[in-house]
Amino acid sequence: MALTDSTAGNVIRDYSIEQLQDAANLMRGYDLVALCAAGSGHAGGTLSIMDIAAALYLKVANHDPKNPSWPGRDRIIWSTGHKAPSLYLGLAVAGFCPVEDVMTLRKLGSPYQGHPHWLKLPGVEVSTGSLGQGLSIAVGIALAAKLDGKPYKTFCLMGDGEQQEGQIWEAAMEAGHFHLDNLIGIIDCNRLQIDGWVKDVMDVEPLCAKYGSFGWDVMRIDGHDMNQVVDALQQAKAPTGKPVVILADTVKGKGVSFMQDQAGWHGKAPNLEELGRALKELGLSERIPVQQLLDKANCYQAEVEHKLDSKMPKFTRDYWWNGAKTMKVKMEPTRKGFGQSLAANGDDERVVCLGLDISGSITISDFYSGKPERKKRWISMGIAEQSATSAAAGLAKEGKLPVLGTYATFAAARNLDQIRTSVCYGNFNVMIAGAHGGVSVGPDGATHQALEDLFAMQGLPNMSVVVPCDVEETRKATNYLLLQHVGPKYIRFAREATPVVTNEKTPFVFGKANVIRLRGEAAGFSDAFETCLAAGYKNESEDLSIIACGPMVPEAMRAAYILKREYGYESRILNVHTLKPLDEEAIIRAAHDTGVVVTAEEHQIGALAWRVSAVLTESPELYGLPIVTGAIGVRDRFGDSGAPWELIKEFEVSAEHIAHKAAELMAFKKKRAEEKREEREHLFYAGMR
Ligand SMILES: Cc1ncc(C[n+]2csc(CCOP(=O)(O)OP(=O)(O)O)c2C)c(N)n1
Repeated sequence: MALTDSTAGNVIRDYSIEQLQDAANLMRGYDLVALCAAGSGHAGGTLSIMDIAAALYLKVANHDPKNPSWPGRDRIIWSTGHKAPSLYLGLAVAGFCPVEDVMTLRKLGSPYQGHPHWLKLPGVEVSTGSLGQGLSIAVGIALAAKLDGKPYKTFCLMGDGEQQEGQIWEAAMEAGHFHLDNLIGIIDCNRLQIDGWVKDVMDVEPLCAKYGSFGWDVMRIDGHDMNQVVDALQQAKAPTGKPVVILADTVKGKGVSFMQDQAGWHGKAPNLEELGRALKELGLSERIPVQQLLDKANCYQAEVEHKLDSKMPKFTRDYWWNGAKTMKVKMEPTRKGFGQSLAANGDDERVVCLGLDISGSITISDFYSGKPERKKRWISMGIAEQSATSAAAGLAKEGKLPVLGTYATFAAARNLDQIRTSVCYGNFNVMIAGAHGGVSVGPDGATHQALEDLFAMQGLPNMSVVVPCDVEETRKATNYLLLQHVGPKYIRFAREATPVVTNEKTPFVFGKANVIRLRGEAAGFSDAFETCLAAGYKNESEDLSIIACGPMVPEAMRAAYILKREYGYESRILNVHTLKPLDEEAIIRAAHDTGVVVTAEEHQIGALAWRVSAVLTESPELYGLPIVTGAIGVRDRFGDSGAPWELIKEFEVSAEHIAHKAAELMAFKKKRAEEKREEREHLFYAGMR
């Protein structure tokens, strides 16, 4: 069967091989238009897997576009979640949704998230994006089918780099052990991953022998020969007592000469000019209505912007970054400070950096770039966060200074037990970099936006946690943690270009907060502020305190500017770059001196807010004092795709939100003071009577 009407039980359409080839080609074209409209995404892998996607969705899988949750359907699991556009186009061309809608890819609120989310789009079976998990989900689904005596098949699409994840092999063992002959794995063997050739990053071959020894039937095919693809998939559906894996040899970037076999096109979208060239090579210039599709995307985007705008707190003027002639700020990606420090300090022979296949983007590659003599201390571990974490503990035990880093969610959550037991329990000198922290990661969406990592890292005994506020502070913090601090340490920084608000002279003392005060208006944003160590700060009886960490520090500074201009309020900003150990003294003094405390974090509310609350409630110096508090941060939600600054607005973690909250608390403080005054007057006159 194939595309089915589940009610009548008949096939709706049976594609011929030629029609499938044509559909795959068209899907490649639509994919590139969607990526171009999104301005980001994964061109290479979506193109390599497209023939397989077309064969599966249009011919081999039993499913019903009119009834996506038909219980009899075959299940298709995209473990290789970053290739979501191929999944979306498979669904669209099969008739589950309009092709034009896919053009909202990676935009805020779109069902076509950067990585698939089954709760947003009918036809998507499960939510993925963290590599290596899909095969285990597929094992669960296949087991359920066996338990219920259901005939449907479960397909699981994976990448070859993804085979480096240990969880894949746990699932492979389970499928073999349980003789899951209703499970079909398909590996898009395009031989490339982010950091280069799979064989160089961490060789996974011989996959044939490996899966065979785990009790699977194995087929190896040309993943671009539609006859072979369809034959293999259909053959794999026949039960043999074993799970089946199809190793599909493909070319990353297939069909577009300048993308083919190029690692640089892994996570990149074509611009308009490149799109034009690509469509020409695919023979689609006349067949795809590019402008109409881009208009659709732009229209959706305009709506997003309008909605966001109407939700923002309003003031007498616009205070957004670099929106006026004064208070201009330079923006630079925070992550660069990490690389700069590794480049500067990497000559220390004890330093070893562990690669997790995202090296350029998080700047850990600066450790060895242009320095071949350091290459032997660059240890590429592949996409294997858990093993790499324990290996780092082993390296530290023998006196090395290991540094590992990846997206914060994979650096601090995927491997949490390894951090807890191998690193922290043993108190080893391992530095973990949680890059791309917070919602500002942008269009990759929820699976790539670490919003919980700081809970876990702070909760671990022996662990130190630093969340620097800009590129310069990231450089200083890395310098300190790498060479001076001994013990488990976690540094978390953002991906996006964020305002540079510190300079070489700004103090940075591990475990000690800085006080930042607005001193007027200036041409350059950071020149309008004065910063000193909190310990040396003399109380200026400010109206309120804003306690912030990471990229929320610049937002807190901008909020202080808004509060001064709009209400005349003076704010004491505390930059608590070190979350653990926390500068409790500075927090107590700020609360004591101002009586109003707003915390700001680009994280689920609590990593900072709850720690500050604990200080406020447990400190005898503050017992009985009327202190009002408010928290800015993500409120118990998963992230979303969208542009970084849109997400800052959507998740209500902008300066405007901080200022709005602070103004509310100030109104409350004033009202209470007024009530107290009236109460005193009342008592006074009652006494006179
Ligand atoms: C657990 C986890 N670690 C890291 C990443 C970041 N990441 C996204 S794609 C990718 C490379 C995947 O390589 P491969 O499976 O070969 O896919 P392809 O090259 O075909 O795109 C990495 C490391 C991730 N999504 N999940």
